[in-house]
Amino acid sequence: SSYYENYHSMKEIYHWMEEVVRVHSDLLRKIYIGSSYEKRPLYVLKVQLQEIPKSAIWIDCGIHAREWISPAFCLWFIGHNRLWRKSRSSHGNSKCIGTDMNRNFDAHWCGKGASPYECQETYCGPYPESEPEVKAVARFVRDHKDIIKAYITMHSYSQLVLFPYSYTMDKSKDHDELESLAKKAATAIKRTTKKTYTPGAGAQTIYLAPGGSDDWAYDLGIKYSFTIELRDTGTYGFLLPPREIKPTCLEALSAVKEIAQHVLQNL
Ligand code: 0X9
Ligand code: ZN
Repeated sequence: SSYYENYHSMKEIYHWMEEVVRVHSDLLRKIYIGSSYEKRPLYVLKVQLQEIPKSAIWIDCGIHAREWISPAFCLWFIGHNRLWRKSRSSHGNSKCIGTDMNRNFDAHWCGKGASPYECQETYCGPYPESEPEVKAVARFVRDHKDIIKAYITMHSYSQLVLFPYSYTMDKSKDHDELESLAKKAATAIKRTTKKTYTPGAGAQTIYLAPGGSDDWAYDLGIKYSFTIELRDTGTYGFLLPPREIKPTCLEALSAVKEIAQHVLQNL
C-alpha cells in the first residue's frame, strides 16, 4: 500500500514535507510559524495556484497526539498522485475517474486485455473514441492518413520497440518487415547510448492490449506503426530522474531516424 496509507513518524513527516514542497514547488510553500514546547519546528504547507492569493481555507491535523488518523489526512490531502495513468473523464455516478486512452481507440475495442470497469487502470471507456483527446487525435490522423507514412507513439517504461498487433497474438501481414525495422531501430539505440531495447510485436512481447493507437493507425493503413517504450527497465520506472532525460531522448531520436530513413526508401 502507498505512503499515504500508512502512519509516519515525526521525522518521516518532516522529510516528506521537504520532498513534496521540492517536487511541487509550483503549488506548495512551506512556512515556518514557530516551534513546539520541545523546540520542534511548526510548519504550514500553503497550497497556492495563483501568485496572489485571494482567500484561503485553514486545515490543521494532530492537535490531539493520539489521533493518528488526523495527520494521516493532512498528508493525504496534500499528496498528488504522481502515478496517475488515465484521462480525467467522469462516468455517470461512478466515483472512479478516467479512461485508459491507449484502450480507447477503435481497434478491437475493449477485447481481452482491456477492462469494461471504470475503476480499472485499463478501463476502455464507454465506447471507442469516447475520450475527447482520443477523438481529436483519431480525427486528425484519419483526415491526413494518406500523407502520414509512419505513426510513432512514445510511452514508458521497459525499453521496447513494439509494432502491431497488440490486440491479437496473430502476426500482421507486414510482420517480417516491421520486425526487421524494429531490430534496426534497437541497434541504432545500442550504437547511441549502449542501452538495450527489445524489438517485437506487442501482444507477443508484453501482453494482449486492444484499443491501442498503434494497432488503430496500422489498420487505418499506416504501415509503419510503432510504440516505443522508453527508459528505464524498472530501477526508477515511471519516476525517471531528470539526468536521464537527455540520453533517453538521444537514443529515441536515433530510433526515429532509423524509421524515417526506411520510410523514405519505401515511398
Ligand atoms: O499497455 C500499454 O498501453 C502500453 N504499455 S504502457 O506500460 N506504456 O502502458 C503498450 C502499448 C502497446 N500497444 C498496444 N497495446 N496497442
Ligand atoms: Zn503508456
